This record gives sequence, C-alpha cells and structure tokens, in this order.
Amino acid sequence: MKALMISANTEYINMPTMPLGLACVTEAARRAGHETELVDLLPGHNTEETIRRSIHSFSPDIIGISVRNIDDQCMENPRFLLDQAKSVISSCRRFSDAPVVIGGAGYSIFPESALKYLGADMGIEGEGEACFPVLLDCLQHGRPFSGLPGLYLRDTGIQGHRAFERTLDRFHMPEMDLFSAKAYKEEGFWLPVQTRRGCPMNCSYCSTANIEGNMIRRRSPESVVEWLARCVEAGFRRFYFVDSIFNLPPSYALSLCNLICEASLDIEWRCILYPGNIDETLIKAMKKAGCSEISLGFESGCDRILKKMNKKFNRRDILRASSITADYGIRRMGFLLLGGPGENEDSVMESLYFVDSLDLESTMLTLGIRIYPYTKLAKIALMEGIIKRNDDLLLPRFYIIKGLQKWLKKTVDEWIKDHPDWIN
Ligand code: B12
Repeated sequence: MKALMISANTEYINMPTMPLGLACVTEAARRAGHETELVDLLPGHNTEETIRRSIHSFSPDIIGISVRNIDDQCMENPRFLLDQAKSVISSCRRFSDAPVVIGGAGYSIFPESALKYLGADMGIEGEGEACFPVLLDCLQHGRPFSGLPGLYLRDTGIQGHRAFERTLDRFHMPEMDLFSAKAYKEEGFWLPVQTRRGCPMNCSYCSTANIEGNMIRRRSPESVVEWLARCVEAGFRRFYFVDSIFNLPPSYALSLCNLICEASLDIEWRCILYPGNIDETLIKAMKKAGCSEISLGFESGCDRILKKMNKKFNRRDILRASSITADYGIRRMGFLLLGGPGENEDSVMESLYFVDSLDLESTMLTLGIRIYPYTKLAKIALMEGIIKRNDDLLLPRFYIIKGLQKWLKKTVDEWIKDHPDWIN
C-alpha cells in the first residue's frame, strides 16, 4: 500500500515542533513493507499546493493525517486550530479519492467528535504504530476492520478497544530522513525525543492519560541513547525530551543521563521536570548529560491550590527543585495556571510573589484552565454549571472561578508590566 503521511500542524506557537508521532507511525508502516511518504506542512508556505503536488506525484492508496493541536488553550482569545486540519483534509479530498485516516494527540482526546468535525473516514486513538500497519494490511487484502484496537470509523464508531504497548522498544524510533531538518534550520529547532509514555500523576485538569494512558511505559535507555548517537552523527545536536515528566521514575532518568554521558554525546537538551522529590544526584547527572533548560510545571505557588490540582508536591519542593537546578546552571521556565477551583485573590498573590522569589529565567502565565473530558476539572465544571453534560468539549471551554476573572486579568496585566521575563 502507498501511504501518504501528512502532518497538518502549521503552528509556531512557543516553538516549531517536528512531527515525531507521525514519523513513528510512518516508520512502523514502512517496516511493515508499505511504501510511505511524509509531508510536514509546518515549514512550507502553500499548504494546498504542497498537498496537490504530493498527491499528484505519489498517488497514495491511503492518506494518514496527524492532528496535534485543537486550540491554543488561551481563554481570553482562543484560536481553534482544528480548522487547519479540516482544511488539509478538504484539500486531500479535492485531489484524491484515497481514504483519510487521522490520529495524533489532539485527535485522541476527542476520538468521536474530532472525527465527525473533521470529516475523515477513520481515526486511530492513541499510539498509531501497532494499529496503522494492520489497517493497511486489511485494506490491501480486503479484510474487515472489526476488532482493530483504537480504530474509529465515521459511520460505525469504535471497532476495538485501544491497546497500550508495554515495551516501547517493540516500536522502532524513526529514521532521520523523516525529519525535514533543512526546512527548519532558519527557525532553529529542538528535535523531539520520547523515552516514556503514560502518566500516573492524575493532575486534576490534564489530558495526558487520555492520550497515552496512566501507566508509565518505557523504551530501554540503551535504545534511546543509541538513537541519539545516530541523530548526532546525522548532524542533530539539540533535543527536546517530550515525555510528560522527565524525572519519573527518577531511576530511569538517572540511567538515561549516565548513559548519555558514557556515550560522550555532545548534545544540548530540554525537558519537563516534575518538582516533587527532586534528588540532587539526578540534576547533576542531567547537567552533565547536556540539559540546558527545564520546564518546571508547578502551576501554582499556593499549597492549598496545589492540593486541589492533585499535585504531589508543595511550595518547599518547588523551591528546592528551582534552587538545585539553578545551582547547576540549568535555565528554568516556570508555569502558572491561575483561576482554577478554589482560587481567590490571596492564593493568586501568594503564587505571584512566590514565583517572583524563585527568580526564574522566564515564567509563562495562563489565566483560566482548558477543560478536558474525563478529568476532575470537568466534573467540577459540570457541578458548577460551567459546562453541560452533553458538551463534548471539542470547542474549547475554560474553567475560571466565578467572580475573579476581571480582577485576575487586571492584576496579571499590571504584574507583567513590571516583569519583562513573564509571558502571558
Ligand atoms: C512536549 C509537548 C510540547 C512541547 C513540544 C516540544 C517539541 N519540540 O516537540 C512544547 C512545550 C513546545 C509544546 C507546545 C505546545 N503544546 Co504541547 N504537548 C507536548 C506533549 C507533552 C507531548 C507531545 C509529543 O511530542 N508526544 C510524543 C509523540 C510521539 O506522540 P504523538 O504526537 O501523540 O504521536 C503518537 C499518537 O498520537 C499517534 N499519532 C500521531 N500522529 C498520527 C497520525 C496518524 C495517521 C495515526 C494513525 C496516529 C498518529 O501515534 C504516535 C506514536 O505513538 C503533549 C501532551 C501529550 N502527552 O501528548 C502536549 C500537547 C500536544 N500540546 C498541546 C498544546 C495545546 C500546545 C500549545 C498550543 C500550547 C501553547 N499555547 O503554547 C503549543 C503548540 C506548539 C506548536 N508549535 O504546535 C496540547 C494539544 C491539545 C490541544 N488543546 O490543542 C497537548 C495534547 C497537551 C494538552 N494540553 O493536552 N508542547
């Protein structure tokens, strides 16, 4: 089968992101003997023309499209990014009769409603490496799709419950030719690398369990380092560990860092650090292995709110994480998510002053929290009448505690004026 794989994301918000997930699925399909071509629409200029040309020259039997972003999670002025994917699908329909299959993080949070909204033929919820090649085989040999794990059809819905591969080494990491590095050169980029999937932390607002499940599944650190070494050989030097939490479990993170050091890879990397239970030995090893920046996802600086968010750390832990990383010269970007359940003027001011005292290199402030299905936040929002039972939440809905919005906006605007390194 000839599978044209398209990454629909054209957003530069925060940083340009290379389509690692689509590359993983493409790698799996070609290792299963199918002919593939990957088109990354981000660096291009004329999406419709790029699609037309790719379809014309490749003549695909099937088109796989990766849907990363639904929206930008900005309450004040939300941008609904799914329409970009919708127009990519329309272009595919214009130039080809091949069936269109969608997947990706954005799709997996809303498998039914996103499929309906986007008008694709099928969707694969969760990781695509196992199901997509089997789907291609079924299409090639005219076999039925029933029972395929995580597959949704537009007309008949789910075909089989999604599966979570326990040993990620069963899925090959993508070869470098799947990343159009040259096209990204001008922007500068951090090559994404994933070592683990799944998050058991169950933060009250988070959608990761919907996307990757709540059990940590890993690649062996050896296979990750072997891949990094090949990337270095191919000329890549900067990496972004896209695991939801880099330091979980800490023993895994430590082995990974030690192996990177042993391999003498001269690389620079960033990751997302959970502020709980930080051990100096790990931070030291991270620095030695090339970590230059961490995203510290604490979200609040008030213990009462942290508890409500189901965070397993407190202000003391955040302070410790921040000061140890600073001691090792690692840049720190902090995140504050203000206006959630239980928030009041005191807790907001406590957070602002606390984060100010950390003296981070930068802080990202978000007002209001995007509500995702199956979360504790969605339950609270339903109880408080902010959302309705039949609201599928595909169109972004936000939680902001009643009565605080105006004051919060004014306070944050004033705060940011005096803090040039804070971003809203
Ligand atoms: C790391 C990360 C970032 C990093 C990215 C760094 C980098 N260099 O790539 C940073 C911090 C920069 C970032 C920024 C943003 N992010 Co972000 N990010 C993530 C995170 C944690 C991991 C993404 C990732 O790379 N996963 C690893 C790859 C391998 O997995 P994958 O892409 O999901 O692919 C698998 C499957 O989905 C599937 N699949 C993928 N494509 C396809 C295609 C087909 C055909 C099939 C069958 C299957 C399939 O198979 C793949 C392999 O198993 C996710 C949350 C999560 N746990 O997924 C959020 C997430 C994707 N981000 C999200 C958002 C919103 C954003 C921002 C808009 C936030 C902002 N306002 O700044 C920006 C947008 C950036 C951009 N330019 O597009 C949302 C998207 C949902 C939504 N509401 O839109 C997520 C889901 C988090 C959330 N809130 O729920 N992000």
